[in-house]
Amino acid sequence: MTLPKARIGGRKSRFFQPFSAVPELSLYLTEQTARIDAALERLLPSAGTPPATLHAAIRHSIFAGGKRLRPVLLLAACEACGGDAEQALPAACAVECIHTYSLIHDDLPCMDDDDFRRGRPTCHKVYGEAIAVLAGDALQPMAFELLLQSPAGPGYSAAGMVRELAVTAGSLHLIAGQVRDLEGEGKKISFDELRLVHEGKTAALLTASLRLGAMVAGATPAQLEAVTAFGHALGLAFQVIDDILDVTQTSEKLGKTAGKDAASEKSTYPAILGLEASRAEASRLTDEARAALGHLGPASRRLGEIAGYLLQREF
Ligand code: GRG
Repeated sequence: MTLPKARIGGRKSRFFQPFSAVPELSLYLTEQTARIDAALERLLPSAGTPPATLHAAIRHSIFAGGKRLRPVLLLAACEACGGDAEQALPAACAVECIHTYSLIHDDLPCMDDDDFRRGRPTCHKVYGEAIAVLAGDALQPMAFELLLQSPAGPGYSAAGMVRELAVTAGSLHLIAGQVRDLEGEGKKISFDELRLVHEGKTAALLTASLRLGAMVAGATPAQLEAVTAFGHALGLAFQVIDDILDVTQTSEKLGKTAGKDAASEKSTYPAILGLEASRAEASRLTDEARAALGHLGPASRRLGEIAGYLLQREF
């Protein structure tokens, strides 16, 4: 894949292609991603911090132009539950660190073996495999260090928040999803098995991000339950859309190699259901996510708008 030079060198988070349906949402998302980028810039070790290669590799991947979806959701959930998003910023950076580590490791030759991610060469392509493994390793404890800089709201504890992220990133969720995905390559897996892959790889971290935002806000049990249901449905919708985009979009647009799922004989929603039924499923899951917000009231408007936006995204 040859990517345009501007994209390869680009550092700006690119979540937010203009979204004419809700221009005010575009502005909100642009502001939130800039806020998260600034917090990451402030909270992560500088590129020159020894060992400089390691920190440069971490920054190469963190500032490669990801959409910042998980931290944006964390901040929006905090606000939806009546909290102060400023206090949730370190937690938002923490979930982005876990997400970025998972991408760095997923791109390694022993896993998905990808040369491009977020529109630039993958970490191991620039820094070599050993440093890429170590950059991913370092991002994990860094995430917990950052998480501890966000206060737990009334009714919650720092230990509970650490547990939330640890369980999500561990062998029962994120890594379970990756193992199921690897073991499913070249095989026909059932719809239910595919859902388990998506719950682990995608929905778990999206849901934990929302729950951590709610915890900083000191959410009521009903509010926590609402963001959890929203996250689960949104996470599945996001992955169905991701699978569709892998088939319908170019590598240039996606910033990663398109058509990878079919090439590695992965079971995906389009492969199992076809494109049209996959679009319908993404739409159904988005409706389910929005319905879960009913319990949160008007403060959750942004979360609902983001769900609608994701359904229409092109990368
Ligand atoms: C523990 C190695 C390891 C992997 C865990 C997260 C994961 C499983 C693998 C990464 C690859 C992948 C396709 C995961 C599914 C979730 C997903 C669609 C990730 C991409 O998220 P975006 O689109 O990425 O939010 P950006 O780059 O915009 O942040």
